[in-house]
Amino acid sequence: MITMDDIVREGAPVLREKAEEVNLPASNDDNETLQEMLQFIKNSQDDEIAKKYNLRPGVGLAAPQIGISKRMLAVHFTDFNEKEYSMGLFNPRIVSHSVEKTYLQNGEGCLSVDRDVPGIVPRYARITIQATNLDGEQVKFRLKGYAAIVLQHEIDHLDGIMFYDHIDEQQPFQPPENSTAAEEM
Ligand code: SB7
Ligand code: NI
Repeated sequence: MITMDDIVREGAPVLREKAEEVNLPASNDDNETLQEMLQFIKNSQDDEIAKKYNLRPGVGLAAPQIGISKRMLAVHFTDFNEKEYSMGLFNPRIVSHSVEKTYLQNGEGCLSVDRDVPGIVPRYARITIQATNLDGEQVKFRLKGYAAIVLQHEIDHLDGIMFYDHIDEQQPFQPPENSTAAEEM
């Protein structure tokens, strides 16, 4: 079982590396790792389990955050419209995105960052993702708002990018051009 002890923190080189593509079909090892990542996210949102194991709640996790430099991520959350997103993805790719941007009013956090970094993190308002899921199927879907933000945060981890890299140092709370704030859940 993955716990906070497995979560790699800021400063670790693996968080700054470009992760390797996963060879598909995924090996049993890679499949199990991704399933465990998804389970960790679910556990972190279960009050009882989270309390027992001291898990910080999270909506997503990318493999580099457990020290594995491979292109896989897991997300588990419900958006503002009560739509549920729960999946593990191999080699996710943003194949197209809007010009319009969005952001969370209260900024973002990260399980690998043990401090508050205030400021707006500009994200594309809409993205289309292509990936392979845990069942080995190729999937392609369009996301907007909160869901689009979470997936961009996770895909960034696969490219060694941290959320605060996107914050404007001069004007951290200046909304980007052509943007609308996203509704939080
Ligand atoms: C706020 C939090 C997250 C994504 C977008 C906005 C995810 C937090 C958990 N993670 O560190 C996952 O990488
Ligand atoms: Ni993160």
